[in-house]
Amino acid sequence: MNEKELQSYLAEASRDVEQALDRLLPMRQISPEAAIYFAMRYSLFGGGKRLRPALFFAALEACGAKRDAYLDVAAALEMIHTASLIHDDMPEMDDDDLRRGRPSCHKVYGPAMALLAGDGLFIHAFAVLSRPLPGAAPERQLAAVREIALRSGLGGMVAGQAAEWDNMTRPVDQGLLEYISRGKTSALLIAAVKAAGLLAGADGEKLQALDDYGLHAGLAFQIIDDVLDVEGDDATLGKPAGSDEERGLVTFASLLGCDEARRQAEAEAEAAVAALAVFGAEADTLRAFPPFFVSRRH
Ligand code: GRG
Repeated sequence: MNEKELQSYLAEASRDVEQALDRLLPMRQISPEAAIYFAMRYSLFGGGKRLRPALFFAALEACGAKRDAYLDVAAALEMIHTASLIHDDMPEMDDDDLRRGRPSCHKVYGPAMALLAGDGLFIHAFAVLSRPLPGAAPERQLAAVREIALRSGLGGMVAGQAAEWDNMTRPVDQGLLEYISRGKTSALLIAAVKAAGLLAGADGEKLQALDDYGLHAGLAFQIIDDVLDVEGDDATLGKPAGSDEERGLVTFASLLGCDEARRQAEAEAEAAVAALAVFGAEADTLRAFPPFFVSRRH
């Protein structure tokens, strides 16, 4: 699959997941809590590449399952990702005013409503995930939900963010930086592809391959994120460029320099593709993502 084909795959995945999001989180304009619906939907429908749902669909394809029965799972992954972005942008964390090319949620709705919007999306994702999926064996669904919960919480995103926050004033080496990135970024990618494998009944070898794929693809993605923060501009990124340096954050770009960081991102992308050796041509869509993570401009 070439980059143009991947772009149309991403566009189709976005359409599918946005329809599901609209169905699962409709506007409730006439209610005392209407403000939280405005805030959640503002962030959910404010652009975004929809990479986690797309990776989930591609992993279903690799494991021989069709996406139609599992659209709600893709939507839940995007709710969790969006919740983490809302909280990440808040003044108490990264304090970023811009996200996906628009003012961050807290700039429009205020910090209290942004906090609640993140909470609401994160928790609603699990309400969606725990509803019986027609056609899915309950034990497979339970395993997938558990995978997503662990990877977005203490076995992944929350832990990575806490490790980053708590080590801000200490010397950070590459080992610690990788640990943080495995949590902050790889974990939700692993959750997306492994949840697909678990729902599709993939065997242990394939589940491990998906785990390795998500880990390396996530590192490639994060390294390039750091490079783009140095080399990119606000308009292309849709968020403030140079914010890592402004906050004095140690990143792959500041630790290694942009050229070496790019080389390491390429190596991680290759490792991600190599992890899929156990799959045949049915994983070709999944194989197209890591090179795109390295060549992307935003
Ligand atoms: C689960 C509510 C909740 C919180 C977890 C705040 C937090 C704790 C974690 C932050 C994790 C974080 C923001 C990691 C950065 C990952 C990353 C590189 C995000 C950018 O992803 P893209 O480029 O974004 O896919 P778009 O906008 O395209 O969706």
